[in-house]
Amino acid sequence: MKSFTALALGLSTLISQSSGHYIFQKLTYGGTLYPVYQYIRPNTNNNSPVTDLASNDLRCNVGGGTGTGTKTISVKAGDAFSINADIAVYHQGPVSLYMAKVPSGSTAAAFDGSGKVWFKIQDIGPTFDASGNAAWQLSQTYTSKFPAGLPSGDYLLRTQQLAIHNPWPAGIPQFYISCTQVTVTNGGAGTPGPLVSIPGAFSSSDPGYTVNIYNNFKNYTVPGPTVWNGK
Ligand SMILES: *[C@@H]1O[C@H](CO)[C@@H](O)[C@H](O)[C@H]1NC(C)=O
Ligand SMILES: [Cu+2]
Repeated sequence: MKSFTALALGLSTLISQSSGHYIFQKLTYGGTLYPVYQYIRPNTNNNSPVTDLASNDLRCNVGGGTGTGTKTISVKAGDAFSINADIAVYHQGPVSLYMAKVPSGSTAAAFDGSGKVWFKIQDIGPTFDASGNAAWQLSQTYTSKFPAGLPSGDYLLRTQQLAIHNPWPAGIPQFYISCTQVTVTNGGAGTPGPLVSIPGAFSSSDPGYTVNIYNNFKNYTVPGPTVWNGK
């Protein structure tokens, strides 16, 4: 009976962990909260994270390689938007927003995010109080804006939360990802960058990937490229 109880406990832990994660699945733009997966590509791994740093699934999650069944929303450079998850993010770690310009001749729905095309528009890392205690912004909704300098055209907007609650190397950081399809209008004349490839932008030697947040955690560098100034 003892082993049965242990097995049952183990199973229920597994089930509650795998049913509990958050999925970024709704866009708010222009004051409207749009339905689940109207403009965000659905994923097929339920609420499981991507953990393989070499996988193409790091771009737009498992099942999000293209978005032929997903609509593309027209937005204006400089406007605000929010990305909403089904439940609030609860594993500690940073949130980053990336965009990729769709190559000419393709569309946001057809583009697979390959190539050195990704740039970062925002990082939401921890804050440290006077005694050095970290606070993470764990929310159900993250608000940002399309940079005013973004040239017009089709883009993928990629939301990423990197969960680092199980410190490396005993644990593996987890990527929770979704891609939104947008057509930017009223664009600017900026040059987004630095540009990176995904996979490729993250390494198992990044301090923001390997750090133990429970041990002498005093500063944090969000993985990936520096944030584009947006101009
Ligand atoms: C904290 O800062 C030090 C010194 O700049 C740096 O070497 C280290 O990688 C940083 N740690 C993290 C987790 O970003
Ligand atoms: Cu978890």
